[in-house]
Amino acid sequence: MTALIRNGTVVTARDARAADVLIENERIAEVRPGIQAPANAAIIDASGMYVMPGGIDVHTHLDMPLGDIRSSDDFETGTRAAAFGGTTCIVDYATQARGARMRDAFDAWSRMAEGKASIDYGFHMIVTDLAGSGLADMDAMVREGVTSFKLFMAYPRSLMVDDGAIFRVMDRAARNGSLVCVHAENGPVIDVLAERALAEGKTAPVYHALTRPPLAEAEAVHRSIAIAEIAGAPVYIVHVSSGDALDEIRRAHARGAPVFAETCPQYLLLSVDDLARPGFEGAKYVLTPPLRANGRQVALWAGLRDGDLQVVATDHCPFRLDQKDLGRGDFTKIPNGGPGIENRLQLIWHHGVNRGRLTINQFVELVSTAPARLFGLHPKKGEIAAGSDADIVIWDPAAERVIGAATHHMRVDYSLFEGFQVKGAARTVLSRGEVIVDAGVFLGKPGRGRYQKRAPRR
Ligand code: DUC
Ligand code: ZN
Ligand code: ZN
Repeated sequence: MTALIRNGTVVTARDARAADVLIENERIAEVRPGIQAPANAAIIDASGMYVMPGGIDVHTHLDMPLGDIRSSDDFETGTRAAAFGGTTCIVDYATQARGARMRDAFDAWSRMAEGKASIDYGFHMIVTDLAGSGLADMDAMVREGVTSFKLFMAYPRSLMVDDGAIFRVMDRAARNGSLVCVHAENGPVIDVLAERALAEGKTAPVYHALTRPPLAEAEAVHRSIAIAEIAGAPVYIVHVSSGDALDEIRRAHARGAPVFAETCPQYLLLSVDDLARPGFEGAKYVLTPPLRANGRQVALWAGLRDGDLQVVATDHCPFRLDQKDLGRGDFTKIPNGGPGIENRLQLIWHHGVNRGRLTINQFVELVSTAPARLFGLHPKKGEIAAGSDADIVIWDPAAERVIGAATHHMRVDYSLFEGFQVKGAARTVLSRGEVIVDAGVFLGKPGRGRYQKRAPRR
């Protein structure tokens, strides 16, 4: 298929210019003003629009098993919702079960995605168990294109690994060119605080935040960075939620440590006040790390502006309200996570670009190019240049939307951003040159998304 996107403003992480984009055989063939349309080309008019690399969401949990339940979007509904929002590639977290091989998790997650995903996807591997062949499994995963691993410093009863395991994984990553992602919260301390709260009859959703203080995050961020420095490995801190954690990252940058970090729209735009909503409504906002004090989000915006935070991802991990109900009367039993895969670009555009906090180039960098680079997808993804995959979002800066569960495409019966008004939205979305969303209509097919073998660091 040949297509020509005409009359738009092409925006990359570096520049913005009036140019046409010629697409041939799923890739971008040429970018320059005044391209003559080949005879067989479909013409897409982008007058008044920005033409940007499709969004890359490197933190999702689709169809994720959690005890007896699963996150409510699978790879079909989740990737379709992502496409509506202008995201054309995701990297989802597969989880090694304790006592099992990483290959088993890779196969299981591949089966979950195949036949369902309508945009391209890759996997990170959550390492829960190094007994047996864990370190060799890491090398095998890198050969499969799984070039990043996640370690939990929280959840001692299910996912947490100790500092020795963190060091060994980072040491291996330094050798095999992978990147270690860390969920940085001091799990053992949090568990004591949560037990104590429950014993005192403090069972409401807001205690999720009150038992996970910012210092529990900042301490773990500091510790993970120190361990990475000893191992000589880069580290990527997922879902940074607080200024305290960011301060640790900033200090690491000041001494030249290769530390990368992500935040998410919920930490930039919501607060513990949402978690404290009356009745059980706060359960919608139970995600981890928790939402922080109102007014403190400004620190994270500054981190994005200054480059101490490199990525905005979603941590999309939706649970329906009936699933959230499992934690009525005990906040520790509320499934952790919320929806967001569809709204990331709109929210960051509106509250970042429209409000003068980010340039359009920083926007592209944060939602697409930097995640592509860090996770071995660039320049195939995250770029508008000859040779790159034609994963493109044609963005209408004048489109006004009100975000809400009644109109979103995620399979979940609430929105974290209900009633938020935003200006700027994806009009047309192309995945490898194929129009998969146009003017609010989904044109993609489940199963057309392809697994992305990601490159290790060179
Ligand atoms: N961490 C995540 O990254 N996602 C969901 C819950 C959690 O603790
Ligand atoms: Zn996490
Ligand atoms: Zn997550």
